[in-house]
Amino acid sequence: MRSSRQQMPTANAEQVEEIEQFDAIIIGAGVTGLYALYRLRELGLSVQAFEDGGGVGGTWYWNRYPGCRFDSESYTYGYSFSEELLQEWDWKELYSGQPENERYLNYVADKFDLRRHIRFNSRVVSAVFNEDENLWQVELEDGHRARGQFLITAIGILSAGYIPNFEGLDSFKGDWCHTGRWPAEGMELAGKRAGVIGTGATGVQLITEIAKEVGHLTVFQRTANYCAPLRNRPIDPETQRKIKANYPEIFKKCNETAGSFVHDFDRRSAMSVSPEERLEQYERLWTEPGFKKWLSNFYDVMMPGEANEDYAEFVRNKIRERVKDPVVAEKLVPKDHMFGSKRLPCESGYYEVYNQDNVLLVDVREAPIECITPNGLKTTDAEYELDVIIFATGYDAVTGSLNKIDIHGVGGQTLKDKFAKGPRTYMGISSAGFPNLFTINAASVGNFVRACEPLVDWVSEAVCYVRDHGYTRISATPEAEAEWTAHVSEAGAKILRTQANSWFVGANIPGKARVLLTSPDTAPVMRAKRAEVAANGYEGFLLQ
Ligand code: N01
Repeated sequence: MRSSRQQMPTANAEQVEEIEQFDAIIIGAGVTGLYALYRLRELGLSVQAFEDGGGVGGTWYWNRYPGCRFDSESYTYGYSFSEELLQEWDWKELYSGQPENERYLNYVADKFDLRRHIRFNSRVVSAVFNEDENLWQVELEDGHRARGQFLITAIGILSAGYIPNFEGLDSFKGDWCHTGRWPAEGMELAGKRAGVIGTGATGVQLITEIAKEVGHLTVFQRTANYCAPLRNRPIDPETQRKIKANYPEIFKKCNETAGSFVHDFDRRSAMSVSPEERLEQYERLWTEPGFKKWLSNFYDVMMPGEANEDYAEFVRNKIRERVKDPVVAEKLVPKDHMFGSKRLPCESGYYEVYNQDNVLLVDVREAPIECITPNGLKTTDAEYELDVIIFATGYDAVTGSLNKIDIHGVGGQTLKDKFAKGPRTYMGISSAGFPNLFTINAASVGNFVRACEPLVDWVSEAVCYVRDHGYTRISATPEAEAEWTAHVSEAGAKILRTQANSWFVGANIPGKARVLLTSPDTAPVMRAKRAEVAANGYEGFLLQ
């Protein structure tokens, strides 16, 4: 199908602006956007993607900070839609780093000739639904406009970077940046006095790497994290051969697990076996790479309760063993949240960093940050002189990136207002009063590509259903949306992810409503639910 151009009168009656019109507009050319573009184009739709960055990759384009890499096994992260792609691409490491991940996504864009449908350096600032024509009109920062029947926000869960509102940042004489906007040319760190604020998964990766080159490093930690060894290694040719021969089984396994990872829980309760057997399993898994120690453990380790605390204490002791100074070690031991209530940061020598003479750990819960000064950072206790400040302070998750776009639905209502107390959607995908808008960034968690592929497939099929059945609009019914929102709240209250103050529930952003921002259900449950909805003629959706 071809795109078309419409002549639209502008404020100046003399001028006529041509606005290109597409079947679908996708915002974002990261992992999800690229696949949505490929899939919809293959289905015969005219598609245009707008991407804020200068290249493809989304998360893997922006997060160029040292140490950035997968925590999912590389070979479980790639797209599964093309056998040829699977066989052509060699993942070089078990947990591949950002440069390689970005190269992979560029390879995909080139192989499937996706680039010609993407306009780069194009930030979408607004999207307005035209009720008479059933079209979304998007406007970019540079004034460019485009129209599309369907609008897909593939803008990521964690893409709106959060920098706390510290007084004095403008006065700082050194360099600073947020990890999610790490300059492509890098930061000058060698020999410098660097300060890092934040010790989440990003901070843990970054700190471990830059500690190797900075002159002095001060880490400002508010909450200690449970971190586990990543145990990354190169993929040897024999393993590569086995991986390529086993992709169907690998993806089948991923599809069966809660978070679409290749690891599955031990069906036994930790408390049902002897203390010796329990410890043997903990120790054995600890020597394994990646999330195995988290997601292949006794099932009740991932539930609030005795087993969770038992394993948490095991991990705390692992931290204590690695840090020489017991006072510093105790600061690094998490005591205020349950193991697994945040995504487990995987590390490659993080704790040993604190044994270096040139590294200082500052507990900013004991002495909060007061302000940034021209020469560094001041807590209630002391001033720290710094040449560089790095904000590893996370993201305004899910709704943050949506709120950056002024989205107006039926009757002019804005999505920002509607989501002020948390997302109100059906299955994370669609919101009543916002026809033909698919907020797919609000619907996938876990092993990202495994989760986003089936989601994009579902959305693409829904789009075809609307068109093939002579409808012009699809959106959640208010009833289905209310029921889903209540379900997220009720079922969410019982799971580990809502128990800590993290981005999962918006608790990391001052003033943000505390609501689970993603689905409380497992990936297989969500896929089954979506399939049932489609099989029942898109039950819970209003088709017009
Ligand atoms: O962000 P975070 P992240 N004063 O929100 C601190 C994924 N990821 O970018 O915990 C002082 O987890 C904050 O402190 P506290 C992964 O899903 C994946 O690290 O709020 N400190 C915390 O320490 C992850 O969950 C990979 O008390 C302040 C840190 O900043 C998600 O991204 C790698 C502060 C923010 O941690 C987000 O991780 C990296 C303040 N005012 C990330 N405000 C992979 O391996 C915030 N902090 C694939």
